[in-house]
Amino acid sequence: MEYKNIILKKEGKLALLTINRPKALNALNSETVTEINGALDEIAADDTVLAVIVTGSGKSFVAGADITEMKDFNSVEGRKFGRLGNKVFRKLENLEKPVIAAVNGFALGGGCELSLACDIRLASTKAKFGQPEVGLGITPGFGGTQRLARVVGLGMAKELIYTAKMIKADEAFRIGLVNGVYEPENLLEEAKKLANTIVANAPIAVRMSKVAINRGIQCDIDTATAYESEVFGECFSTEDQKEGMTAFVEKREKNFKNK
Ligand code: DAK
Repeated sequence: MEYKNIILKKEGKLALLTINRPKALNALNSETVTEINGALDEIAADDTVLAVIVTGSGKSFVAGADITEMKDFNSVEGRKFGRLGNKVFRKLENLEKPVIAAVNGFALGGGCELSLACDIRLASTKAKFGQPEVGLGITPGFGGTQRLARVVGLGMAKELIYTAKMIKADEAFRIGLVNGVYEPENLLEEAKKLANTIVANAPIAVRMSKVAINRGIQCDIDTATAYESEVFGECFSTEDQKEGMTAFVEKREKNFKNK
């Protein structure tokens, strides 16, 4: 598919999704969110893609939802935009492939929320995170009131959201919002290295781990561990489980087939 505001590229087993509206610091207007939706459908349908990296063009990851577009919304339009955003971010979160956000610059509001819908966040030393919404008279609307607290804990999430302050990459690392901080020129390579480490493992087991973690976090521990037992059992119906364990016993390299 052709896109105007994003670039979708395949590199081996990885898909690289770049938000590409650098003149507006990659702010998310409805058109861009709709394009991300289309890209996620493409990625989901492509069995040769085993992991995804999301990043931004230029000096920004995503500087939030597009304020220029939003400023004159009435409540009906606001709700429509909110529903679209939440649908797409939820699709990203539930994508049955691991997703790494390579946060190259500003990740504000909807941009911070986009990174939170990814599984893992890596940042460049130039990255800045924040939820500035209350300073604009709105609440975070693309999952920020929910996912940020799940990643950094209630107290830290409340401080970030109530103050609307921006934090730098080192602080984001200290509070556990990002898993690593790298020089800007190394960020994408580091994200690819991490993605390639993940895709060297059995894809179905990685996928099921993601589903179990994401479902389990919403459940009580008994329901969650029961679900874990289900997916654990399910792994034994895969060729890759036989391959992984046989290769270990035979002391040879594994050759996973995503089957
Ligand atoms: N929207 C639209 N344009 C933006 C933008 C944004 N969020 N952020 C930056 N730009 C544009 C600027 O207007 C400027 O455009 P021109 O003037 O050149 O035409 C261009 O990008 C470059 O920006 P600056 O000149 O401001 O660049 P600086 O380096 O000086 O400053 C900055 C960078 C990131 C500190 C600054 O641009 C900034 O504060 N930007 C706004 C950040 C922000 O507040 N983001 C949060 C937006 S609120 C909802 C669900 C979710 C949301 C809303 C509703 N529903 C449920 C309905 C989410 C809301 C948000 O994300």
